[in-house]
Parts: sequence; C-alpha cells; structure tokens
Amino acid sequence: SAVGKNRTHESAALHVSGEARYCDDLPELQGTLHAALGLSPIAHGHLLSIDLELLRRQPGVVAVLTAADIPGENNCGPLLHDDPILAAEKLSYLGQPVFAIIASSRELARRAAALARQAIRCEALPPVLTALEAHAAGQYVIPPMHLSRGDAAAALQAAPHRLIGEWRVGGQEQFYLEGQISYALPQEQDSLLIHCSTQHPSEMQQLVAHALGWQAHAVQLQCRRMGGGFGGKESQSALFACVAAIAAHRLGRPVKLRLDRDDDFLITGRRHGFDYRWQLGFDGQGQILAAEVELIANCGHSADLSAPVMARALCHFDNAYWLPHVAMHGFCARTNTQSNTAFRGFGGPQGALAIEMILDSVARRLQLDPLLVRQRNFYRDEAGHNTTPYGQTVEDNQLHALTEQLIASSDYHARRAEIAAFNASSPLLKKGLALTPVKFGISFNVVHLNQAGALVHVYTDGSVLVNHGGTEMGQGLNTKVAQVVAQELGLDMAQVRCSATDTQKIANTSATAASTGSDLNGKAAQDAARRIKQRLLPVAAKLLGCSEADVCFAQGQIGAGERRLSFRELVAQAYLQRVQLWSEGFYATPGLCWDREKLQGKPFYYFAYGAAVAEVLIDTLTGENRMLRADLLHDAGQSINPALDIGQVEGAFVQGAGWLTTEELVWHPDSGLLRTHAPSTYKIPTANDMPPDFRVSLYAQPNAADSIHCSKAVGEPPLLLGFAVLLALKDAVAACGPAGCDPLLHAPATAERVLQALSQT
Ligand code: MTE
Ligand code: LUZ
Ligand code: MOS
Repeated sequence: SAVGKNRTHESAALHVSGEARYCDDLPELQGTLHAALGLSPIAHGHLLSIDLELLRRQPGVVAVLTAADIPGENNCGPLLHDDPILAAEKLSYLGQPVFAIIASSRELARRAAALARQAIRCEALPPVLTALEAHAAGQYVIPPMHLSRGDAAAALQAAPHRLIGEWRVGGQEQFYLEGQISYALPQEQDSLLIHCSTQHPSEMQQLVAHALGWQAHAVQLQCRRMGGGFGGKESQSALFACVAAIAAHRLGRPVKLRLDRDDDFLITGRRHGFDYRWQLGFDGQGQILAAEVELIANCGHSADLSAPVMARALCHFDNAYWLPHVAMHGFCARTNTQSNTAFRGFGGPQGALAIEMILDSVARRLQLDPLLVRQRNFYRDEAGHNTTPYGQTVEDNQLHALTEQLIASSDYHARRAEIAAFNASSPLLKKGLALTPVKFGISFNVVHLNQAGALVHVYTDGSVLVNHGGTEMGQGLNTKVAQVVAQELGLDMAQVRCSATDTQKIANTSATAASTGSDLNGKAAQDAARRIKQRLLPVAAKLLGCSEADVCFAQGQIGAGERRLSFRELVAQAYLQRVQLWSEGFYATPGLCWDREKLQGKPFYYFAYGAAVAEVLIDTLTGENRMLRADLLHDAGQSINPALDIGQVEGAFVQGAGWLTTEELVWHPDSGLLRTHAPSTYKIPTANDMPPDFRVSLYAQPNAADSIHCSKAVGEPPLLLGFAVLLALKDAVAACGPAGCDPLLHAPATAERVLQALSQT
C-alpha cells in the first residue's frame, strides 16, 4: 500500500541536485524588469515628499512607483485593511517600503532604492518600540481579548500558596532559505500571471486584484514550491506580489521582485515576542487552583494575523493542564516595528511556554521534581478535569501514557540522579534536565478556513495528475497527498504526480497553515479519487464479469478472484465508454464551532500530543551552553509517511530550541533599526547545535478522530518540544543556587542571559 510507508519526498532528488525550480529559477521572459524597494529611514513619522527626479535619473531606472501609483486599494493586510503596500503619509517602522524602483537589472534597481535616505523627506516622531511601552499607553492593533473560567480572583485569594511573576520571550525570524519573491507576467486583456513564493495563493490573488481594482478572475497565482515558509509567507508575501503586479501591469512588461536577506528582515514581521505578568494559586502538592495571566504581544505596526495568533496563544496557555479557575487577558500591542505574523505554532508556543515556566517555578518553590508537578496537573479522563478553558472537552487524552513511555525510554529518573551527582562534584560545569509535554489543537481557529479542494486527472495511459489547494514548502504535503491518491486507486507512486498550486485549478483555498495541509487536502484528494473510482467500478465489473463489490484496486491491478486487468486497460476502456476520468474533491472539517467574542466552543478537530526530554550542559563562568541529549516522543497518529513525520519532528524541535536559546532580535532603542538583520548577527541553529545524542520516535496511536488515514497533523506541534531545552537550562542554572531557588531566566536564553540568571543564584 502507498500509505503508512516511508517514501522519499517527491522532490528530494531535485532538492539535492539543485534541479528543483524555485521562483527565481524560472526562465526569465525577454524584457523582464526588476524591482527593489526604497525603505523608510525612520521608525515613526510623517512622509513629506519623495525626490522622484533623483531616483528617475539613476542608471537603468525605468520607473519609480509610490502609493499614488496604486490604482486600487493601497492595502496588503489580510484581515484589517491597515497595511499599506507603499507608505502614503504615515511612516510606521524603520524599513517600511515607501517607493519601488523598477529597473533594467536587479543590481541597478537596488542601487537606486538604496538612495531612500536622500530621496525621502520626512518628519520624525518618537517611536514606541516595546510592547510594554505600548501597553502602558493603551496602544493596541485590536481590542484586548479575555478568556476565563470560574472565579480566578477569589480562588487566588483562597489558595494556600501564591506566586506572582513576570517573564518574557523574544520573537523569531522565519529565516526561510528562499526569501520573499514574486514574478508578475502581464497577460492579454488586462490580466496577470504571478509566480509567487507563498503559502496562500488565493489571498495573494485577492489582494493583487484589490490593489489593481480588478476582479479576482483576472489574476492567476502559481506556486510550485517554496524554499520554506514557516508562516512567514502566509500573509506577508502579499506586499511583494502587489508591487510586482502593479509594476508589471503599468509597464506592460514582466517584473520580478526578489528581496535580499537584509531587506527581508527589515520589511517583514515574524513570531510575536510576548511579555507576561502572572499570578498562580496552588496547594502544597503543586496542584494548580487558580491562574491569572496577562499576555502582551508585540504586534508591530499593524494587525496582520495578530488576532488569531493571540486567540491561539490564549487557547494554549492551558497546554497539558487542567486549570480550574483561570482568567487570561491578551493585549496586542502596537509598536513601530515590522508587523508580526504567523510562525510555526501561531501563538500556541507563546501561550503554552508561559504555563511551563510557571509550573517550573511552582515545583522549585515546593522543592519537587518539575515533572511530578506537571503530571499532577495533567488533564484527566474524568468530568471536572477534562475541559479546556475555552469549553472543548479533551478527548483521546494521550498525555499520561505518552509521558510514561518517554520517561522509560529516556531513562529520566536514573539520569536525574546521575545529573545531581555530577553537579555535586562539578563546580564550574553544571548539567540540567527537563521533560516538557505538548498538547496542540489542530484546525484553523477560524472555522470557515477549515476547507479544501482537489482536482484529480486520470489520463488514458493510466497516469494520474493530482492538484490541490495546499502549497509545498518542504514539509512533504505533495508526497502525502500523492500517497493518498495512489492508495485510493491502488496505484504505484510512480503513476501519480502532483503539479504546482494554481488559483486557476482550485479556487478560494485557505493558507497552507495551522498544520492542516495534509488533513484538509488529503481528504479532498481522497474524495476526488473516490469519485473516479466509483465511476470506474461498473466498467471494471463488466469487464471482469463480477459484481462491483468484488472488484479490488491494488498494485496497479484491478482484480476479482483470478481475473486481472491493469489500471491502464481499465482506464482506456472507460474512456471509450465516455466515462469521466477526472474529478474534483472537497472537504470541510466537521463538528467545529467557535464564538470569537466569548472565545468558547470547539475550535479544534482533535489534539496532537508529544513530550521531550532535554539534557544540557552550562559553563558557569561564561554562560555558554550546549545540548547533550534530546529524546522526543511525538504523536503523529497513524503516520501516512513516518520518514517525513520524523523529519518534521526533528526540524520543529531544533527550530523551537533555536527560538529559546540563540535567536535574538535587537532593535536600536532610539532609531528603531533592527540590528540583527542578517545571519552574521541573527543566529539560527546549525548542524553543530544538534544534540550529539538525538532520539526521535513517533507515538504510534491512530487518531481517534476521523482524519485522513487516522494520521495527525505534524507541522507545528513538535516546535513546542523545544521548551525542554530552555527548562533544562533553567534547571542547570538552579543547580548553582540553594535548594528551592528559582532563577529568572528570560528567553532567548543566550549565553549572556544564562550568565545573568547565574548571578542571581
Ligand atoms: N516544514 C518545512 N520543511 N518548511 C516549512 O516552511 N512550515 C511549517 C510546517 N513544516 C514548514 C515546515 C508550518 S508553519 C506549517 S503550518 C506546516 O508545515 C504547514 O504544512 P502542513 O500543514 O502541510 O503540515
Ligand atoms: N488560525 C490558526 C489562523 O490557527 N492558524 C493559522 O495559521 C491561521 N491563519 C489565519 C487565520 N487564522
Ligand atoms: Mo504555519 S505558522 O500555520 O504557517
């Protein structure tokens, strides 16, 4: 069978040989022009004028576009219309695009765009650069959100123990290897074809159409693959698609806009950094009685996806734990920085990490192993202990069994003792250990987005072409969807091919996001394949002289008993009988409901679970640290392709660990310039940061929900496994202090922060 087996990524050979075509590898049409963006030199202020003459006289410059040249709506924001494509009057962050240079070469376009500082006349206002400053001033991109259950204030008062704290975690750059890019090609009768590296072709189509004042049917978006998206191309590929489209239409020539890495950092947003203020009431066993928390997100200058990101953060503060009384307050702070957006986990990591840090503090105060306190607070399969603060019942709870399995396989308790012995005899080097669990809700937390379409063609030679609304960003979606179709038609993988995502094939698609790509598109493609199979069955039954119920599709053969017919022969016969050999398919996730105002309902079709154990070593003289070992156990349901899923788990864990350790964003406190805008200063994990002992397993339990082949979504949840690394670092720092000490360790826990935390012990 095609499903449930390790299969290489459909483009693996092309990836490693360099033959895989990304947008910038497409052959350029003759007459192609290149665009570059002129960026705001200030973080906040008024735009007074642009010296267009200066820019137009530069070598190679064909045109200069400003906000005034946008024929339709000057907006590329996904939800609220508060994101100008090019700044009109207000300058909202340093790096905001103000004009576009269109020139004969990319190099000349960039040279002219680099004159922005001379060409832009503006009046500076003081910028607000931190979320806490914005929060103090009541400056938000959307109104505050509240989610509560019970009476947290009264339960806090009544609790035998109380802790109050503040904590913060930084943002994170997606650092997709392929930067943002769009290539727009004018077509006949005022229409455009745009190749764009995007997770959301349909939204790019919509936003380009609005910017041009056109109907959507005049804009075709195509994306064969991305060199990574990680959420950064869910909404924020739009600005580049719009600029390329406007320029291409205006000049009647193909226009390509490809950012270099520094501009990508300066223009686009990333994971929201969060500040937290919390209070927890608990008993002497570490059982949580009440929690109240303020989550303050740095949203940047516009709303972008901040509302659903904050909603997901609030719906993940519980993580694995039953919180009897809880009050959460989410504040989306408006600052003069890039507009923050989706990043793997979409606010979930920021919500769940807070409770993990809090529980760690509780355990240290009570001098208990943090793992014990975590297990005591797990959701349990009994009424009164199994509903989330947003009202969804935690069904199919795998937390207890999965954690027990990992405790055993990682040898947690013995290693805890070994580490204590090591630390007692090692004055300068200290080890730390932590186990953290994950429960992650699967579905878009906006109900209507949970739908997908597919189109399957069977050609008369028996070969199959699959198209669906999802996009391939390296995660292996096309491979999984091809497996599903091959399984349905009993074919070999070699007979099935996936083609580029195209708005002319599937309309009104959702972003490939929220980890739902294979859940949604897999079901839609299965639906399409089943429709074709239904039409083939009577043809096959007649040819084989049996009843339809006896016809079986397997290994490229159609059979009933001893009689066999190849898929190719069947299809050729069916064609002659004028049977439709292609079909559309559709899927909408059943049973979801969500009240956006009250933040109550069933936003998730199911939960994915996981747990990680990390062991670290710190040098107490320098704060330098490294991971020694990581054991991951992750619930991908009954995996469609275990090899791909293991890859997702490994990658997500390392990406999560990078967020919490080395990846630090620094804005200049006066000018608001992002200082860390290249790999020289912004440190993502490298091969050297992989734990030398790295053990990754899938927790093989079929999904209890009716998902595609009982698999579970795997794209985002394992990012939260990276929490274990931060908590292990905190454990190592605490080992330097007296029993019961609870050092404050903000994230990212860079060597400097570890050293700072050590100085408090
Ligand atoms: N894996 C790779 N290689 N590249 C990516 O850009 N994005 C992640 C995850 N895994 C990403 C990735 C994010 S943010 C999401 S939401 C999912 O993949 C999206 O794909 P899926 O829904 O098909 O899992
Ligand atoms: N909700 C969600 C969303 O849970 N994940 C997403 O990626 C998303 N994107 C847009 C709107 N809601
Ligand atoms: Mo992923 S953050 O939902 O693109």
